[in-house]
Amino acid sequence: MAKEDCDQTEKGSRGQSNSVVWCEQRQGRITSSNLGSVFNRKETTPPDNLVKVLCGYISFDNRFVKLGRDHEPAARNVAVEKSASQSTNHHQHGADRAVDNCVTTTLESNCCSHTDHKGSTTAWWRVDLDQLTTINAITIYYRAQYPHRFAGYQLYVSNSTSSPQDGVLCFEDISTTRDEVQMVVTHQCPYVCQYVTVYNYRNNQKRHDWYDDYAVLELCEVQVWGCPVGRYGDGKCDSVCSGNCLGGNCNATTGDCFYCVPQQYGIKCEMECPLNCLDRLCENIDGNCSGKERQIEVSVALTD
Ligand SMILES: [Ca+2]
Repeated sequence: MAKEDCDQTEKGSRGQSNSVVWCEQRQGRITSSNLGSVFNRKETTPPDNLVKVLCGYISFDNRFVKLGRDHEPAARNVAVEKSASQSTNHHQHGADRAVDNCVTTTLESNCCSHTDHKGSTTAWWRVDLDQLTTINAITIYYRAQYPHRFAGYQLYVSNSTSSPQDGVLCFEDISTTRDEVQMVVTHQCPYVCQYVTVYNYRNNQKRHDWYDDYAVLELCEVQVWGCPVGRYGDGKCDSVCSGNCLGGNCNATTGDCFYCVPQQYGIKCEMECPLNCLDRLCENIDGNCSGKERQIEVSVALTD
């Protein structure tokens, strides 16, 4: 990490669990609290989950995501009329047409964006959500009857725009036939980000004969379901996440915490960890002690 990045991270992560940068930067790093988890792990507890956490391979396909998925229509489309850009413009079909709230999928409707359709080996389209946003899912309406162009696309979410393939890859199309390509599709993408990018490319040797020769994007609408960080609720994002959620952030639809601040557990981290847990640390979901218990000391205290 360059000194400049170090300084930026240090400043951005002040406030620890109240800072989104802090939450992002500790992913995949062995921080002091991670070290504590390693030392305090019971010999009888399988290490799989701990290793996943340490390596940053945390699965988001948990009950919180399922709840979000079930309540998806209640989230807000935060992409509408936000600033959008794309690699090239085909005539008047600019990037903004994919966030104009019109979901008609014919080019004649003037509701679709369109990059140049000849000569490009890569194409991208991006929306800037203006601020860090907690996303549940992303819905794409592609131009009808053009699966040979849509096929092979990638969907990214990111906090920077230095390259179209920045950030986290949420989805990549690997359809093997034209009919397999889903032209109106929703992808679960439970991350915090500011930018959403759709990217496509064509190699000299196409992956499939039926692919278009060139990289083209014709996005009729891209809907991003979520809320600004720290907010949730019912299509309006007018509720504030619980202060007991780690980083003050929660599921944009349900308000359930992704993780709890230390010493709390439960869906909204509303419960306190049991007194007999070492340092009063426990698992977010069930409240079981994360480290060793100190049963005896507590019994004595209670007897007294
Ligand atoms: Ca549109």
